Amino acid sequence: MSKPNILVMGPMYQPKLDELEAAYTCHRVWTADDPAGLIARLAPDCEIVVTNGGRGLKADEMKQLPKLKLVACFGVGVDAIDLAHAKANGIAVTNTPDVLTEDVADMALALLLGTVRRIPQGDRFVREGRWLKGGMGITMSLQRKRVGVVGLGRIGRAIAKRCAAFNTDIGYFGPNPKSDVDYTYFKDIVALAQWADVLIAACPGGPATYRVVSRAALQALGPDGVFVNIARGSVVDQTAMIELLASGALGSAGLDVFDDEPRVPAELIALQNVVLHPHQASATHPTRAAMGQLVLDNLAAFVAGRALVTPV
Ligand code: 8YV
Repeated sequence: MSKPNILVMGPMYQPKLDELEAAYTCHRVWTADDPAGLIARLAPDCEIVVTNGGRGLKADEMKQLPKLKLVACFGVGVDAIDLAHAKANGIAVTNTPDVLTEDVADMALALLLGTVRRIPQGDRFVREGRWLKGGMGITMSLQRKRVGVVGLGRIGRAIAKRCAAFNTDIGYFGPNPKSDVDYTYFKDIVALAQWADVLIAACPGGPATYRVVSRAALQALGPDGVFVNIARGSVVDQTAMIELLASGALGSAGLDVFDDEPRVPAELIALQNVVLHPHQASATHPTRAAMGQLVLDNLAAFVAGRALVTPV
């Protein structure tokens, strides 16, 4: 039996991509000389697309593939995939939940501590020989602060658990209060930001959370406030965030995600009160291998006619 043709829209963890390419006839769209031509050539029989969280798959692209039955996403966030179109057309979508939760939560804390204690700034201070001329100065502390988590899903909960170990109080914002936690629920994000010293975005991207961390929320966080984002660039008003960070109306930010990645605005890069990271929260060897394995497991289930392992 011939191996199924698979369109691979963007990169995934290389050792797992190697396994994927050994098991199926894969076609790499992101390195193709003529991506549109490649898609058109495979359109008559292609049932499976593998993509990643950033690349996603638009409705127009699904329309070009009349036989499409499965979109397997290397990543938990499916905001770049047109889920409504997929659902309406009987196209299944899978993602990679759970396996990345702990590493992503670790990154939120790394960015939080790095921002509050100015660790990258200290690294630059030593490397540039400035220590020889005097000490770096005193920073804020995370101890006994109030942390507001935006989105108390799997990742938000893992972040809250870690923050509690730093003797912080936890509040959260989301569509509904959770009955199984004793953190304080805020149904208004501005009220959460007013209460909090630190705001951490951990919600999914997409239309429901577009710019949920608004200018008003960032203003409410205030001149000593810290904003951390490991969610999606779309969840924060990036223009307002940069303006408020530049004017001192917002204290500092630790950011793993941005609008229009990998392009980070020069105004943000110029600021010294931010810690910037290139969307790496899940990018550890074990987590990326587990994410890749879930893609493979979902494909194997689909090809064998079994239930998908992690359908969206
Ligand atoms: C990845 C992510 O960066 O899982 C997600 O939603 O944002 C990340 O784990 C991405 O999907 C891999 O390209």
